[in-house]
Amino acid sequence: MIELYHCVSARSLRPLWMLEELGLTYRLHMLPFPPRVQARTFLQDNPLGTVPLLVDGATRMTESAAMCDYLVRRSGNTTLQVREQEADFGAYLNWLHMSDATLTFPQTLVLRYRHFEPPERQQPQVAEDYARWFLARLRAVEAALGHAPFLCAGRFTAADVAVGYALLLGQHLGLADHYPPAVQAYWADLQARPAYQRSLQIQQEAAQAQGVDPTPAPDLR
Ligand SMILES: N[C@@H](CCC(=O)N[C@@H](CS)C(=O)NCC(=O)O)C(=O)O
Repeated sequence: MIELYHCVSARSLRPLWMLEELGLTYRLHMLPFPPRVQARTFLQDNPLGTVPLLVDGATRMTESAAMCDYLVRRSGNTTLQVREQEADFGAYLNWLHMSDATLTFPQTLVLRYRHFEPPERQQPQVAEDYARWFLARLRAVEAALGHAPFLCAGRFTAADVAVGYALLLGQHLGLADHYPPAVQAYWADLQARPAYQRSLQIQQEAAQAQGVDPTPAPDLR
């Protein structure tokens, strides 16, 4: 049984959405955010204190984009991954890595220095600069979508799940109105996917059932 440790609408939504796209069976463990502070015992499972944590037998993973690729390869599904033999294999890996390193990380500085830190430690200039930085990096997404409906291989893949989460986070930060036109249309298409909608529903229901605050982590103040 795959075990996924998750906070509502945190990066752990990536593997949750992926599990739903693949129709795999899993157990979802909801945690209050940030678990490092609110669920100290979780540090025994993941010393980083971060979500997601994915446990699959002896395999333990803490990187959300890597989990998307892991799950699709383990499932044997051949359309949601891009295989080594395909021309877009490199592009696929690039998008997976870009989704967190380039498109999500700068947003965490906005979250931290605009919202999570106490007022005396907030840094409006840092938040403003990294919001702009993120929006500027969307140029790469906009360019890729100029000639295809999805990021690579001409079809929806795990790379779209991974990048889709960065767009969700930007929406929580109030940045979605600034997305360029093709990104806006793409993001609307991703949100219409049944598996995406199920993942939002499932996390809400699981939070209620497990006694965890259902507020999306990026909206906590
Ligand atoms: N690169 C990792 C980052 C994991 C991460 O930082 N997760 C955040 C939630 S989005 C977290 O758990 N933050 C709580 C903390 O840092 O204490 C990934 O993509 O999974």
